[in-house]
Amino acid sequence: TVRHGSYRTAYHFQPAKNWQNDPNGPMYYKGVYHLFYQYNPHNASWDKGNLSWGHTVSVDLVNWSAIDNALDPDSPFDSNGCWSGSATFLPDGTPVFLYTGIDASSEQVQNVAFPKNASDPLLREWVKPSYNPVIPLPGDVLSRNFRDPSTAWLGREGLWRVAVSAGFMDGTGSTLVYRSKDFRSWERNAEPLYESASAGMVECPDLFPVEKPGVQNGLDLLAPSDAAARHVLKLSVMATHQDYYVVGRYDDVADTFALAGADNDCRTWHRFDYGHVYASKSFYDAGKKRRVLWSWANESDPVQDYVARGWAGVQTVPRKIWLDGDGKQLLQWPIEEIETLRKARVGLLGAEVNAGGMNEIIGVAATQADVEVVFEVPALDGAENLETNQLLDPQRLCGENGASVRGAVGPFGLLVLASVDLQEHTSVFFRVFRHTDDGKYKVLMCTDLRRSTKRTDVYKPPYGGFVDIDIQKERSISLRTLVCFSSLTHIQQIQIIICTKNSNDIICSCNRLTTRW
Ligand code: DQQ
Repeated sequence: TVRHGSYRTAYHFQPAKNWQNDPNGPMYYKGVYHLFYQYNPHNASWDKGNLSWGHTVSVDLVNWSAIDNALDPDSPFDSNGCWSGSATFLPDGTPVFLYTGIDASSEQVQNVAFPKNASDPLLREWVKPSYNPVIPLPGDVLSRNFRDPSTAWLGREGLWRVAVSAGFMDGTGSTLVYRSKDFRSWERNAEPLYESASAGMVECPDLFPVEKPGVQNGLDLLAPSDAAARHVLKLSVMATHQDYYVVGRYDDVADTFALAGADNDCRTWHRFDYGHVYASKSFYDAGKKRRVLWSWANESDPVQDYVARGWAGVQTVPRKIWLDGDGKQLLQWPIEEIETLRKARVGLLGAEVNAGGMNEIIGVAATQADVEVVFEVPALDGAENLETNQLLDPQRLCGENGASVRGAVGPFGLLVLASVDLQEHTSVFFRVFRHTDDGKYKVLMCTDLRRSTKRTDVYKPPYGGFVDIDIQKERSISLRTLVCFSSLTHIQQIQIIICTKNSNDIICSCNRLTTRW
């Protein structure tokens, strides 16, 4: 493959120019990774959503080559846009797409498309049968709220199932299940997979099985589920522009999903990311027997800025995901292939940082850096008190206690992409508290974007969460940070993906920010 050559792509997939948003139909086929994505071939904005499916291929999920669009809005059943969807492998190994078309009367419908030549590993051409749509708009669903078919899966009796997002007149958001024997005529199950009046319209459903707690291998959706099987349901909530997931049990006869005690409002579920990252989609990588997650990170500068710049949107670094030992949440880590991008190594060994002190890591001249740091925390004496109500709002805690606010144990962390005078920088840091209720230590992790730029017209909040580390026992915290930036007319686009990894937990947070250099 040809390395996609400019600064811009660095760790992330980006097309050569123009607008991209959701990842669509990712798959591994005949030794090639395919990523399709919501793409506007005409300019760098979403416009009226008259989108195509862009297409790119790779053998390592790191270096990408462009292929012609897989789908363009050129048929009566998608003439106003080919929106998000997924790929499924039929029993003979042929991939098929289910995707949303915005039809000639601007209604949302579900369509299928097949490869023109399934023996082509690059799957260059796709054919949309004229019998589309295969799932027309149901009478009780709003015409603007019926979309994003998931990867389909086979039930024990041989019927296909697919999950589709639907929004009703009263504001209720639903994830419907359709069944089919031939991938062509689909019938709706009376019971939805998920429904909530409070969360409102949810998009881009992803349902997949996970291995036993702590096992890193992924599972394909088609594996028959036994009583002990656990599944993950991920939904993207339009109102918050955030993704949420829960580990529960999918009943493959009733086609319902039991939440295993979680609140029905999906906005209370777990998150993959703390940052503006959305519309994630996972796929099973049969090559490496793992489940890989893609997500879209959007711009936050004004639309006229990115139209002038000529591009908008990146895909986050692909991450492997698997079930944590506690069986309740997912762990994630950037795919190992990312490490092949490591070149010159610079280091700072055994540096001591005293209160208020800073050490510069000299020699990071590249446009991207993969930073690994281990912080040893010799003493926890005097850690500040944390009340129970403060535990509930870590983001606020990060906002009130920025990197320059001294604490007893912390803040300690990294300043990344700092200007020489430090007027602009992004801080990634930890702070240790002692919970007044039970005397246990709690580790707060923050990514503070507030000083990332002097610009006022971009989105730059402090993000935060508590990390599940027994700091009293471990006395150290390791942090991996992928810093990636590109320069174009004095604008820096920066993607930071930060993961901490201890014996108990891995937490990642992706943040997208815009700054001036
Ligand atoms: N983006 C697509 C929709 C989806 C939304 C349109 C989520 O299919 O619901 O570009 O970002």
